[in-house]
Amino acid sequence: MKCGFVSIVGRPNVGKSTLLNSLLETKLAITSNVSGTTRNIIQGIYNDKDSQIIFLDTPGIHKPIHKLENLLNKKAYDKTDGVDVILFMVDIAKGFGKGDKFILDKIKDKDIPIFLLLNKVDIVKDKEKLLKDIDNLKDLAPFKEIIPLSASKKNNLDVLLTCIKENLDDTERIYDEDELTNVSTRFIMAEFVREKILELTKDEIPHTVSCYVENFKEDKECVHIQVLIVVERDNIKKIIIGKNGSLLKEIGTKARLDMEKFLGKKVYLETYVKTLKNWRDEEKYFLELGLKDDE
Ligand SMILES: Nc1nc2c(ncn2[C@@H]2O[C@H](COP(=O)(O)OP(=O)(O)OP(=O)(O)O)[C@@H](O)[C@H]2O)c(=O)[nH]1
Ligand SMILES: [Mg+2]
Repeated sequence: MKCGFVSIVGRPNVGKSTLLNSLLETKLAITSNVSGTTRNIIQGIYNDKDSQIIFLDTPGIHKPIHKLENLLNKKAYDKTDGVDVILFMVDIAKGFGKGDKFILDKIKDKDIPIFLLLNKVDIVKDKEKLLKDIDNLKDLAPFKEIIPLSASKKNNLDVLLTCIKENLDDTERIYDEDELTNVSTRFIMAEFVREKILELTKDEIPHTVSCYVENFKEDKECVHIQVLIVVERDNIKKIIIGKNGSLLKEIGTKARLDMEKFLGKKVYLETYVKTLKNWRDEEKYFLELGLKDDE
């Protein structure tokens, strides 16, 4: 049985969480077209008849301008140690940029096989340029593999899995076959709400929103979930609530559908918004967010 740990790293928005979800065929990590969606390390366990691969989705790495971002970067870098393979993902539709180079320089001398994943090939029109890009990129580091793929369209994921397995040891399964992740169901439920906020408010609000499940009660037929949305300023609270509560209602409806799909049960969801000024600078919130390392 081929078993091991595989880290997915790269700049924000390149498609790391989308890849995790596609590989696991479950929506485990939230995704959005805004940078900095993922804030925690999310472990997803892939099982098939001859392998168990533990994928680690990480926050996108970029030049930090805030304490929060520094912590996110650190989390991502830490997860490039002690793994069997590093998947270094770039958005090849955008092209390989300075930010990608910055990350590559930090990981390339580790004694771990690095796969360069060229994501979003489904929207690359100029296939000849793609071949040229591959030719230019192959000398940047001793990549074990260079794999063009589409995480959202699930193109070439079988090739990726085969190449990963070639780099794993033969061992017993590390986790039970029915285990899916390290994060709690409560965390995933809160993330579904945060995803809808990112999706529905677009660039209107920055990433100063956090969601917590305050109540989670399950009975035979249904699940009652209460989610608290914490924001920094009253004007953000207003945006999220929307006219006569319309946006908050839409956020709730969409999040509920994801929750029901994940839990396989009817969900009664209640959401409410609270303003807490400067919460990002407060230690306790970092702790609550799980952004601080547990030394
Ligand atoms: N066209 C296309 N879009 C993709 C593909 N993979 C991901 N996306 C889109 O790219 C955006 C970012 O995807 P995410 O998976 O959230 O990216 P991420 O790397 O996890 O981002 P952070 O968590 O911010 O670091 C989303 O809008 C996805 O739908 C792909 O293969 N093709
Ligand atoms: Mg992500």
